[in-house]
Amino acid sequence: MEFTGLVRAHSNIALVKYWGKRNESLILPMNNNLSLTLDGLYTETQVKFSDALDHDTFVLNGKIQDPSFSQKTFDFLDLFRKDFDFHLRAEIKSVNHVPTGAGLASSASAFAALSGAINEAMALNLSERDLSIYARQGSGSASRSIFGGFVQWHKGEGNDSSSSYGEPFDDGNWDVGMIVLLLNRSHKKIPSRLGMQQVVKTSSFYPSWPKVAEQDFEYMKEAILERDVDKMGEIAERNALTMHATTLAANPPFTYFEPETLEALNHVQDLRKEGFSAYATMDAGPNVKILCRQSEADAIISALSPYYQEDQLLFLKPGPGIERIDQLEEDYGRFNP
Ligand code: 2P0
Repeated sequence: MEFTGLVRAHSNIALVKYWGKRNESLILPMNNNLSLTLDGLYTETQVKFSDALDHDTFVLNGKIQDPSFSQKTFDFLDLFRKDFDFHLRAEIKSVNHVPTGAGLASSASAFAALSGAINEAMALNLSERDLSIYARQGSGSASRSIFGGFVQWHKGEGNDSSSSYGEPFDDGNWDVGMIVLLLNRSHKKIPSRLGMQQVVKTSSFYPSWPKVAEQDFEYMKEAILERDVDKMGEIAERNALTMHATTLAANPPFTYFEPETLEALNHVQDLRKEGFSAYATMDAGPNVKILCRQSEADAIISALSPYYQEDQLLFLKPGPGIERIDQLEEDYGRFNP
């Protein structure tokens, strides 16, 4: 007996950040948040459930992963095995077309793809909303990667897991995109899960965060509907810097920024002085993503080219939600040589 599912999910970058959990085990966020799914960064995952397997295995980019790294993934399989009452072990094969662990949300595309692949393999016929609720329990931001374009993640009510899910807000099929500046591909020093916990528990700036984020969330939705990239960018940049400010006031204090991050922020300001709509956002890592207009992307990349190598500048358009695929693309050398 063997059941296989194969799904691709794209990465997403938040314009209004998810920062802090009100329930750690269910991964329920403190605030509503909103992201853009990107076309060029994705994870492909194949799940094979078989009664011939006596334990779970996880192969990422062609390499079998050790149990400590894989545990979160195996626990995620258990969620489905418990809810749908099956006991088959699985072989998971994933190819990550996202630089792993550099604040580019590879866990978002990873858990979204895995949810989709399990759903396919076991013919569970889950709705996208239900898939988003499952994906969320693997990694919060994965709730958004089920969908394409601009996606809102509703924080939901109290401890009700079923009320907290991603929902498409706008297809992003217009003159908007992102340039990812790959400044540093190394693994981050403080995983986002731990960083978030430390901030919620100890940062003297955290109490103001949920209020700021809710306001940004409402203004951001207005700006998207108006297709006003400058308004969106101003909100996104301020929201990201506010999130990062909370880390500086944590105890012990920390930052995800590296010197290259601040340099890039200066370049983004210069781009604006030159008249471009260019706005920065940063996640739990040193890389900078620039929200921009598709129509200005080439010119922005030219303006940045004296400072960066060609392969450090990736332009990405809004991408699709999860999709079934026929086979794994085994070209995993691009980001993870
Ligand atoms: C976001 N981040 O909204 C925020 C901004 C990082 C900074 O979602 O603990 O990997 O697995 O729920 O989803 C990254 O956090 O964290 C993230 P968990 P996740 O994109």
